[in-house]
Amino acid sequence: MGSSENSGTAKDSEDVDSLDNLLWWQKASIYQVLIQSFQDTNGDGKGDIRGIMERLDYFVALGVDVIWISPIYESPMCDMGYDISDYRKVNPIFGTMEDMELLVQETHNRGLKIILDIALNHTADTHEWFQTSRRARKNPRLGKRDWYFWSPGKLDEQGKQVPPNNWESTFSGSTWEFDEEAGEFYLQDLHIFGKNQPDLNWDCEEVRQELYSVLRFWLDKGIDGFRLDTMNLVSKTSAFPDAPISKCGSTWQPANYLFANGPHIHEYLQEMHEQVFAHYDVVTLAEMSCGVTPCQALQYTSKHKPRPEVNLIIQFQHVELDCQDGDKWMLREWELPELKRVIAEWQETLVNNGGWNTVWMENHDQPRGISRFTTNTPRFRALCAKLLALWQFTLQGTNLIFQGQELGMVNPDTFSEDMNRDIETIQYWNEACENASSGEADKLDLAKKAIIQKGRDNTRIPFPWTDDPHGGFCEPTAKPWIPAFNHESEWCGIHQQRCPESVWTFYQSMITLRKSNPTLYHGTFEALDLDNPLIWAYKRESKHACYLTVLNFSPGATSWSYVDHGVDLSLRKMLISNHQTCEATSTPDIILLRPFEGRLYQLSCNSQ
Ligand code: TEU
Ligand code: CA
Repeated sequence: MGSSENSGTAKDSEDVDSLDNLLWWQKASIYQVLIQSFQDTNGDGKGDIRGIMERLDYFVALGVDVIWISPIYESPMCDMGYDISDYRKVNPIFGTMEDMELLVQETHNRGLKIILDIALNHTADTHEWFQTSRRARKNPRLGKRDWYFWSPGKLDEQGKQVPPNNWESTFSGSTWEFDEEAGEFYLQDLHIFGKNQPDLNWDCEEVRQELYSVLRFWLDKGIDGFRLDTMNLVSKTSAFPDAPISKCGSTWQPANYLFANGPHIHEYLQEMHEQVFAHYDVVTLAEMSCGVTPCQALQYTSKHKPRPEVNLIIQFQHVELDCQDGDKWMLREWELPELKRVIAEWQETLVNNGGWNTVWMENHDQPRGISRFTTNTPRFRALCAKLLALWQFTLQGTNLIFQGQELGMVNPDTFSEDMNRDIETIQYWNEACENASSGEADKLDLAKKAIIQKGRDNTRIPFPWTDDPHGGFCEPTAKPWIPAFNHESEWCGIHQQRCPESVWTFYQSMITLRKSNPTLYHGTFEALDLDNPLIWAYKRESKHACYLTVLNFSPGATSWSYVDHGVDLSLRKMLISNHQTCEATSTPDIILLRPFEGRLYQLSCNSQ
C-alpha cells in the first residue's frame, strides 16, 4: 500500500463539489461478472444467479458501484450465452426469473447498480424468429421473412450455388451459410463465434421494434442499463458488394469494414435512445468490435450531439497491438511506446471533445492484463497487478474491471487440448490440426503458443474464492465446467481480502482514492515522454488539482528525468505506490524507480 513521501503542501483530496456535475456512470467502477465461472450454488459446476447473490457483499467491500452480468437468457450456450434463443426467458442453468428479480432487488438494497449484457446483432439459430424466418423464405405468409439476411447466392462457372459475395468470416471460409430448409444462404458476420449465430436484419423496422420491446421488458424490471454486444455491427451495407482483394489467392476476403459502422448505424442508435433509453436513468455501454477510431467514438458518445446515441463504448485498439494485420492468432511483438500512443490518442481526443473514455484491460474475450502487458514471472505478479491498477485507475473515463483482475489473476500458461472450451479456440485448433496433417506441422506449435497467449478460456476459468478444491467455486465433489487453475492459497479471494498488502486491497485503495480525487475521472490528460520505452508517465489536471502518474514497465531499475519533461515536483505528495517501502530514491531532478514500480503524485496546481 501507499507509503508517504510527503514533501509538499498539496491538499489531501479535492473539493468534491466538482463531483456534482458528473453522472453516476461517469464516476462508476463497473465490475464484470462472467456468471458461469463466478459462484456455483447447486453443484452442477456452473456459476448461477444465486451465486452472484451470495457474493453481493464482496462487491460492496471492494468498492465497485455497478455489476455487469454476462448473458443470462435462454441459450444453447455455444458461445457463452451470446447466442440467445429467447430474450425474455432466463436460462435454467443460471436460475429463474424470480432469481433475477431478487438479484436486482438485493443489488439495489446494497446501493449497487446492475447492468445486463445483451446481443442484439444476432440470435441463436434455435430462436423462434430464425426458425420462422427460414421457413418463411418458401412460405411468406409465416412472416419474419426479412428478419435475417437471406440470399439465394449466385451460380459459379459449374452452375453450383455459391455465396452472394466474397466476405471472409473471421475464422475462415465464407460469412454465408447455406440453410437446407430455406434453400438459401444466411449471413453471420461474426462467423467465428459459431454457425449458430445468424445476424438480425436491423433494416427491418419490425426487428428494431421487437428488440426495443425486449430492452423495455428488462428495464421495467429495474435494471440500470445494458452492455450492448457488437453494437456497431447492426447496420450492414445493403448491397453486399464484394470486398476488395487484399488476400491474394483466397476466395474469401477480409470485409470487416463492410460490417462495421454501417450506413444507418447512427440513425438506429439515435432511434433506440429516443424510443427506449431516454425514458430511464440507465447506462448504455456499447461494445464496438471490428474497428472504431477515437473520432468515430466521439460520434457515438459525444454529449454535444443533438440526438444522443450511447453513453460509453468499448474499443479494442490497445488490445490489437499484439495481432498481425488484425488476426488475433498471428502474434506480433509490440513496444511500450505503441501502447502509450494508442492510449494517449483515445484519452486526449475524447476528453478534449466532449466524449468520455472507458478504461479496461481484460474481459471474457481477452487474456489477463498482467500476462499481456507486463510479465507472467511469478515474483513480479503482485507488483505488476498493482502497476496496472495504478495505470487503469489514473486514466480518464469509466473503469471496467473483469472478475479476478482484482486478485491479480494471470493466464494459466498451459495448453491441453481437452481443456479447450471456447468455440473460437476449438475451431481454430481443429483447423490448425487439419493443416498440420497436410504438412504444416510447425504451425501447430505456433497455434499452441497463440492459444496459450490469446485464447478466451484464459479468463473464463473459475473464480478462486478460497483454497478449497476448485477454489471454492463449487462443491469439492462437483465438476466445474472448466477446470479451476491450481494456484497457491495466498492468491485466493478470502486470503487477499484479509491481507493489507494484497492486490485486492490495492484495488480497493485505488477505487477509493479515485472517488476522493474526481480530477482522475474527468481531468485532462497530458502524455509525457511518449518515446520512452520503459517509463509511462502522464499528467491529469483540472482547475482543482493536478496529478502525475509514473510507471516503470520494465523488470529493471530505471530513472526518469522529470525536469526534462517540464514537471515540477517541488511541491508534491505521493498518494500511492505499488512498493511497500519508499526509499530515498529521488534526486532534485530525477525519479529512480525499482522494477515495475509505479507511483501517483499529487502536484501543486498551476491555478491554485
Ligand atoms: O465479442 C465481439 C468481438 O468482436 C470480440 O470481442 C471478440 O470476442 C474477440 O475478438 C474474439 O477473440 C462479443 C462478445 O464479447 C463475445 O464473447 C461473443 O463471442 C461475440 O460478441 C459474439 O456475440
Ligand atoms: Ca450452478
